[in-house]
Amino acid sequence: MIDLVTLGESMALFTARRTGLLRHARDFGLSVGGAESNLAIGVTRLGRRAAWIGRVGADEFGELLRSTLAGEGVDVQGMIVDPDAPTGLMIKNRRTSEMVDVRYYRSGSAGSRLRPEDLDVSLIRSARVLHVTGITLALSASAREAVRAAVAEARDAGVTVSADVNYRRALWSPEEASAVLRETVATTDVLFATEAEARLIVEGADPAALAGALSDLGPRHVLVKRGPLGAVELSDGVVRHAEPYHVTELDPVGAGDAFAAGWLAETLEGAGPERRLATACAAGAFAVAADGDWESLPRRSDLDRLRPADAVSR
Ligand code: KDG
Repeated sequence: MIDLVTLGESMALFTARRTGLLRHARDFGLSVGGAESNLAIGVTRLGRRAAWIGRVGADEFGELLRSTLAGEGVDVQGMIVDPDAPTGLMIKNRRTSEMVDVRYYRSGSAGSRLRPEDLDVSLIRSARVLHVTGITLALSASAREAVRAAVAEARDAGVTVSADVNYRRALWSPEEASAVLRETVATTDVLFATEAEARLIVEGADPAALAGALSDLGPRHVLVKRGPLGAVELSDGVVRHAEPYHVTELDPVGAGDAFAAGWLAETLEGAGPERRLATACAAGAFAVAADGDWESLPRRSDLDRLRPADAVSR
């Protein structure tokens, strides 16, 4: 039984080993990245069954994606090999030790050709949670339709729908995103957004007000992620503030996926609101504390090893 199904694009990820201009990088590490597959790995590491649906090219990078996700225990039955387009690429480098840059080579990629016919409908309908992101909504018209179709199936079957705004300015303008995201939020039970992403959709003076305005559009649970400041959750009319954990940030990419994975895994476990929020923050902290979009995602045994940030500064 699969607990959570997600769909989107995952890419081969080249990371420059040397800090500075990319043209001088010389050596690269090779891994994979993709918000939805990061989340599926995060949920799996925390003990729940997750499946990823998406297209990859008939190439070595597609094989890398399959073996990496399967190796992490993610169900890849819904992975489709597209003979006519390559797996997308993502390049990451440090411009300075504190500044991480990301570039995509994904236009026309296999992943962006995802379409509604690709969906394993019975897999979606039998899961407990469907998780989608704004990235897939922005990839192409057919990928957007695939997200809409998946959400419609999930809602029809009573499956909880979770969405992460995950705004990527390289993929669409704030204006286009705003209209599409507003419509998505209205069909979502759980919503994850940073403050800036929330402001693409609603207005609000602070995170609690933003969460309130988002929840007025439909979601029962709204999570506003605040990075090193923690998070605010509005669930069933109750606002909760989560304190951050103390870590040294090395690579912020993937922190939001980790946060959502932590929250959803605990919800699937039946944990209470304090625990699910604490695990979300802990997973985000582990993600930023090491290089890689998902490699540092925690196992259950890691969760109690972090100290709250205020305990360190006291
Ligand atoms: O959230 C992390 C993602 O940004 C990364 O893994 C790649 O999916 C990705 C994207 O589109 O940025």
